Amino acid sequence: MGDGLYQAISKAVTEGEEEEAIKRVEEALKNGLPPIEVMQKGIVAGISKAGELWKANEYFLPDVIMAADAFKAAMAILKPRLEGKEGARKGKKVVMGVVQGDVHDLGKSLVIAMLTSAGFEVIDLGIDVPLQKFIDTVRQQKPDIIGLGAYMTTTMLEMKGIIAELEKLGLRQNLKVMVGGVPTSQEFANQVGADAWGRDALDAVQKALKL
Ligand code: B12
Repeated sequence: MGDGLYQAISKAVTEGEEEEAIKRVEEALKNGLPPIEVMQKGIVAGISKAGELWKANEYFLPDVIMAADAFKAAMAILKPRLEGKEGARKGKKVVMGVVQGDVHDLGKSLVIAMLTSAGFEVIDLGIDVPLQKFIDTVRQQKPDIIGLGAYMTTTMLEMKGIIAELEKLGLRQNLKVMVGGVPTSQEFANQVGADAWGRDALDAVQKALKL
């Protein structure tokens, strides 16, 4: 039963069918399917498929925007079920943001949902965040971890500048830096001087717990 529902959720997200996506997520939760599986096998699978279709020139930008909207609508239903389960890391603060020039926000939102569910306090700076905003927030909020997201090869190098600036200003001693997003990798994280790289939202939580 689970697999059929996951497929239905995935298809609804890919096709940008918001209402259908919401209905199916509600059904899955009512049937007791694990929220994390609903997220990975349904919602994330659906947007990934939309990405593939885009790459294959079968989807155009408006199709991807519709899929992204369905993704957000489905996540909104799921989010309360992911949050606040453990509370094991209460008091650990994470600042998350997408670097300047980049407006992709789905990946970051997933990571935030998962970190929150693992008990981290997360401050969301949003998308297209200028370097100075990261610096100011680190100064004011004194987080334990800063998470940077970049989803394009054209914006990923912003991370290098942010980390260098944190070093320069002496803000790096008690701060761990985590990076993620499609074009990034462990190798890239090493290159820019980050402490960790997250492949996906689950990995991000594992790495954050380690840090
Ligand atoms: C959806 C999407 C859009 C949507 C975004 C909607 C939204 N609200 O976010 C829209 C349609 C608006 C869009 C616009 C554009 N996009 Co776009 N988009 C995508 C697409 C299909 C999926 C991205 C996504 O949301 N994935 C789902 C999420 C859940 O996965 P994720 O982002 O990988 O995140 C996971 C991990 O990376 C990790 N993670 C993410 N963040 C972080 C952060 C930390 C700290 C950690 C530890 C982990 C972590 O965990 C997440 C969850 O598992 C990708 C294709 C792809 N393969 O990614 C292209 C893609 C990223 N886009 C691309 C492009 C080119 C664009 C545009 C320039 C197109 C245009 N011509 O206008 C614009 C750019 C606008 C801008 N300035 O940012 C290219 C980038 C190519 C490149 N240069 O690298 C891609 C790769 C598509 C392609 N193959 O060409 N896009």
